[in-house]
Amino acid sequence: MSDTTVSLLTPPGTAAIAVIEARGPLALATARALFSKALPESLEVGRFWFGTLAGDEVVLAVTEPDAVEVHCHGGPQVVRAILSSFTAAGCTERTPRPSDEGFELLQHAPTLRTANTLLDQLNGAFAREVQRLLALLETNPASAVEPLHQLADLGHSVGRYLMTPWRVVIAGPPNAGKSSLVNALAGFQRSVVSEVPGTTRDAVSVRVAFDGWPVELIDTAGMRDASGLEAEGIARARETVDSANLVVWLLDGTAERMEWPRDDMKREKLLVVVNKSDAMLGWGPDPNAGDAWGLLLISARTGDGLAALVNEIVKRLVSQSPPPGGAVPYTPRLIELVIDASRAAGDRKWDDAARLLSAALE
Ligand SMILES: Nc1nc2c(ncn2[C@@H]2O[C@H](COP(=O)(O)OP(=O)(O)OP(=O)(O)O)[C@@H](O)[C@H]2O)c(=O)[nH]1
Ligand SMILES: [Mg+2]
Repeated sequence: MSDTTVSLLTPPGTAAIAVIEARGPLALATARALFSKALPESLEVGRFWFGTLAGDEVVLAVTEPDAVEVHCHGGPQVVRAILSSFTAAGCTERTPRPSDEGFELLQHAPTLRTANTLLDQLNGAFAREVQRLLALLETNPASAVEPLHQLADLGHSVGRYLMTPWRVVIAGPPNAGKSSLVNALAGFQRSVVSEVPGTTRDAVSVRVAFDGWPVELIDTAGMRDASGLEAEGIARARETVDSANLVVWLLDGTAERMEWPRDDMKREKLLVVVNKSDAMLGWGPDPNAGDAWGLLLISARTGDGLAALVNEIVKRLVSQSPPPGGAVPYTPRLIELVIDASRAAGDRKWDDAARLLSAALE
């Protein structure tokens, strides 16, 4: 293998331009041989030239005494042709971390907060924690159980959602203001709002960031007995509820009768909220008496109580969040390995736990 490497510095995929770097003892000589124009004998750092290389119009720049950059067009074929011309001339191709799953994930992170959390892991937070746990398993295995359990919890509660948003379903009786609430939370008009109960027939979803965490808000058809077209929407709403991480059950504060969620709805997944606090009649909790009933009072119309609602949703979804720079298992494979290792350690199967954790470092 040659000590001179060639690598793609820009992200893989189609782009307007790409940057390829050759680095090592033969980098400058190879670039000189491949470039269409005759270059001066001494190649100063900071100089660049326009010309062609492997058939593409490029800018060739000397960036260090032993490194050059080729700024070329960004189509994958062009990039491949240039990389190949360097490897044919004896350079070794080494695009940084091309197979690193985390690097891939980072490019698609839905929010800044998830990107930061992933970046911490790419900077070694996860690997360092796993190494620390492996050392504990050697020296004092019982002391590894608790931190291993915590790491597994973080995978379960946060790691899983670094790419896939939490699903929050807004459900409740017709006309409670579900679509208005989704619109208010999303900050724009996404769902059809109307005074006619039964307006929303299908689940409509919108992606938002709550406290930096990715959340998919799903508006559903009002739930009550109905027939025909509307019943179809209601059936779908039930399915959507079943797959949710959290269900915000919205009540209409101005209605005569409260339509409470069905008893079979899982309580830990349920957040009951009363809407239209701006227009409440005599019903139920006095808006001035706060949450005497333990219910959140909001107004999708005026925005009252929405900040508190968002706080509560985040609290319920993200049961624990990693400290800055903290370790999080960040891919499905790593999450599974850590959960299995945690289980093995719980059963005092130290060797199994160590084997599973070691696999997470590969
Ligand atoms: N006063 C008041 N009216 C509201 C509030 N939120 C929604 N509404 C009104 O309530 C009516 C129903 O709102 P929607 O958002 O369509 O209700 P929904 O729950 O989506 O209704 P369906 O899709 O039919 O089940 C509309 O006239 C809204 O303007 C609120 O906070 N205060
Ligand atoms: Mg609606």
